[in-house]
Amino acid sequence: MKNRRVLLFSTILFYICMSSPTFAEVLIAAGDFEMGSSYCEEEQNNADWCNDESLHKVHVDSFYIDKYEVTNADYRECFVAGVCEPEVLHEDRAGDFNQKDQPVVFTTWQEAMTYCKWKNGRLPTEAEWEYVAKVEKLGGGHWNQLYGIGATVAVGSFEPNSHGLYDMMGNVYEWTMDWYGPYDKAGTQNKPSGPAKGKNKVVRGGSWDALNHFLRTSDRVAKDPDLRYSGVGFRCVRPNI
Ligand SMILES: [Ca+2]
Repeated sequence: MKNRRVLLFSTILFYICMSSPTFAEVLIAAGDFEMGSSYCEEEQNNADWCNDESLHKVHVDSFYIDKYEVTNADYRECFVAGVCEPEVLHEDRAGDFNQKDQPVVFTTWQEAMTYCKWKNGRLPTEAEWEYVAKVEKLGGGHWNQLYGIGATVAVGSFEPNSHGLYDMMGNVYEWTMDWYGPYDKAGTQNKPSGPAKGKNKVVRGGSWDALNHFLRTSDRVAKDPDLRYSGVGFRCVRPNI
């Protein structure tokens, strides 16, 4: 009888865990890696758009990261809880971006941070984001769609990367913690978090309307944190403490 009760309790707990978005996360081990890329020097003759990716060594601590980009359904939960602002709809083509399984877009950087704090986390640093993206199997992606016609797709529509993370490449760019600026390359950077201040925040990973050369794990794009973009969403991280 006791065993049966334990089994029942375990089964219920399993389903609660599986159905809770909080558990759709992956534990990442601490480690060192080479951040940046020599792509510009080698392939693009020092083109302006990619000469900010100087190679340098970085250490990051262990952390948890969301498996998926935050969806409209996830964001709505935060709104219903009275924490997040109402959804902001696309001015012209609302229907194309507002399915529950599509990544939430049109959130400002601060709104993204508010959501992550509500989930006991924060946005990833640029280093954390690149560390989990730069793996052997990059995973599938959604990109290169025409701006006037294309849109996001449901999160998790393609193969995940080596960590089991979906849509690190494409679908939506993802807000990071860091202000945009040149990398500090001296020695091994320990848990770098970017410049102390700046004008724009960095987004990573390319979006549904990005061209091929923006779908690179080292590519950096600067976006105004106060603006809303149809190609920018986010995912959250939580410290492993
Ligand atoms: Ca993405």
